[in-house]
Amino acid sequence: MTIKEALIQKFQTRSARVAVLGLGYVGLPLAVVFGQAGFSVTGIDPDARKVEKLNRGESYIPDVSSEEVSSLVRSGRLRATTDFSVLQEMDGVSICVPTPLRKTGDPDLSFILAATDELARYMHPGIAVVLESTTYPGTTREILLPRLGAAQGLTVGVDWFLAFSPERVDPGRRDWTTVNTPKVMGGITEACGEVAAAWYGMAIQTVHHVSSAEVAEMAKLLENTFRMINIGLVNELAIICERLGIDVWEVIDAAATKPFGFMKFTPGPGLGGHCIPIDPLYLSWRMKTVNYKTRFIELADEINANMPHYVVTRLLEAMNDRGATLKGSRVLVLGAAYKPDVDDPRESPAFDVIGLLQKKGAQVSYHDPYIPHIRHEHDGWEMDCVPDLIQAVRQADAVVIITNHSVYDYPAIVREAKFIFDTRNATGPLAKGNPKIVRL
Ligand code: SAJ
Repeated sequence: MTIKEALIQKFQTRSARVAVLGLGYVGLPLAVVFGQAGFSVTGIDPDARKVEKLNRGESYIPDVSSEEVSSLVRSGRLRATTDFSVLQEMDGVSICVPTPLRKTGDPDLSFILAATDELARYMHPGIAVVLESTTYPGTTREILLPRLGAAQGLTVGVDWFLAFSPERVDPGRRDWTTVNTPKVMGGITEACGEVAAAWYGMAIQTVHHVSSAEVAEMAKLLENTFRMINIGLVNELAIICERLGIDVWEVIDAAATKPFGFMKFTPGPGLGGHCIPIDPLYLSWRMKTVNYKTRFIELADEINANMPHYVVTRLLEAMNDRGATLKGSRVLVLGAAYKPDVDDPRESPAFDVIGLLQKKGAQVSYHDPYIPHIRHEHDGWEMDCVPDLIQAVRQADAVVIITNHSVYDYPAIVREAKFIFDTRNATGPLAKGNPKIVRL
């Protein structure tokens, strides 16, 4: 029996010991899914607090319940550690570490490199390695393969197996989860893909096996670049419609009645989150290294990045139309999260809008039911969520809706506000014919 056959058999009999490196919003749900599928799972994370919580049977990720964690910990199927040396006993390891952008806008592969260098110390024959972190095409082959394969002179596709499988976790989503969302899997070699697909296929309902790691890496970038560019399109459409005096929200709703060949996106104050504004820039960065300008991505990025400025300009104009000035006025920003009904403020356009309003001399406060405090990493300012929403709405000269959380009582906000600038059409029908509401 070859090493490949023996490893596939271990995965298919669920006797394989697997590890998940990086226990965040991707890694922890994956570790739980492997445990629930019957594998013995070791979660590895340098953050001792996460490790201690998990070993106490507590979850720190909203999409994973503490009951799920404690049940797996009690049954011995899941344990967590900060000790990377456990990797020497593992048959499979999934790497789920962050891939942010540097301040320069270039990819930050430091987390992937750190994880890879740790794993390289414990490489052995008969291990399957799957990278899940979103990155540019070629990362698995160019970065992981040489660092891991060089260890102990192992031959990839024979002694050990390396693949890429993009994460498709959408925090907060209940309908599509780690188990039932189809998973793309592409190996460095055909054998790598087979072994990794055999492993993941024991825990995830649908594994779509593609011919290479590069196809899998690129598929993920297509998914999120598609979103970023279409959001850029509707953001520009909002600017165009405003110039033409046409209601962009009505236009989009009308177009969305087309049952085929159209997908609805809506304009907003900018692009937030740790995926959509970032992933496409990994592709444009990679293409720069081969002297190719990804014009669509760069244009969409430019339009999306300008939306906070556009929002503040429109607010200035709207207040001017009311004989008011932004300077010295009290502006309440509603919603700091990067999208509705989540507690994640990463890359949220709210930060850009607040910074711009402050530069215009406005007295800015914010409310977000999920985020009690915000701090601007770069500019250093910070503020607490206002304690009383309705009182803050009443006192504000202008309310700017940045994130349209479902929990907001929009009729009450409209009733109590002097003036509302609604960047999300959160007020919807309440805005029709209402002089105190202006929409993007
Ligand atoms: N946004 C708009 N208009 C839209 C859609 C989004 O302005 O029509 C803004 C949001 O407000 C947010 C940003 O874009 O600031 C990103 O929103 P998103 O809906 O794309 O949500 P994300 O960033 O959580 O994207 C994730 C992605 N999931 C993964 O990468 C695994 C994405 O692929 C999913 O399609 C998306 O969730 C989803 O559908 O919810």
